[in-house]
Amino acid sequence: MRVDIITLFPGMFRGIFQESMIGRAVASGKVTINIHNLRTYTSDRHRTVDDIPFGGGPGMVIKPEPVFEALKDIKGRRKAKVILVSPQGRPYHQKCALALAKEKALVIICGHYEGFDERIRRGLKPMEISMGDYVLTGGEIPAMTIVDSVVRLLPGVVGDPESIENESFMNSRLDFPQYTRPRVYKKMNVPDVLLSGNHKEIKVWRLREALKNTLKRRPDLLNKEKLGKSVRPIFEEVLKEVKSHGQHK
Ligand code: 9D3
Repeated sequence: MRVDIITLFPGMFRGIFQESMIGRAVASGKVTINIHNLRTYTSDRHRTVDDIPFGGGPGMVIKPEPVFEALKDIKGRRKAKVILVSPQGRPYHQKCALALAKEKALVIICGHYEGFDERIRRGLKPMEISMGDYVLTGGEIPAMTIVDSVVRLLPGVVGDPESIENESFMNSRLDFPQYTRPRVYKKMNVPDVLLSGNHKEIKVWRLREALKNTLKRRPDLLNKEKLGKSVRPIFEEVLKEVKSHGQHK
């Protein structure tokens, strides 16, 4: 995969793509990431990338010309999915990461505490993505988030493919609690079932705990889940348990 990022702050990306799993994916050539400074695509003396909004009001607006110039240069003949990161975009989701992981090339356009001239949207018809309903200083961290979530899905990037398979549930269920050594820490024991060696019992316990966690913290996720035949009765049990607990708490 090839990823091109257009930004006013290329320095923000240095380091982030050299570390950890993404760093290894870059080093092994599974992905190529190019960072482009939007300012280099200006042609005036002052290298102007933004201007005041027509109609007045606070803030600045990213001019269309440098963005179109950057895209012309980057895209060339190749087909690439163009993404604009902005608070107006669709909220990002694992399903979107899975879809983007199938692309050959991505171009991500970042703004920085300002809006884009609407003709960037009208002309490029980009996919527009938001990281959620909170205000950031720019699209750089969202761009990093998208790259991180997509690159780890590329074949051979995550060592254990099982961790990715399990994520088909991730959209609908939270993780179960995990423990490692020691068996007792600050008088807190590891649940006996996990030390029992009974894999069937462990599986059921983990499912129950995952469902319990999800019901308590993210009931919105469970509404979406089409519960499997084997999960259904366990879910009903957990639901009763959580409900009765809720009454005297
Ligand atoms: C919604 C705030 N806008 C009011 C006129 C101004 C504005 C603030 C901050 C416009 C852009 C930004 C910079 N943010 C992003 O570029 C951004 C973002 C975000 O702030 N929150 C969640 N996801 C994203 S993706 C890009």
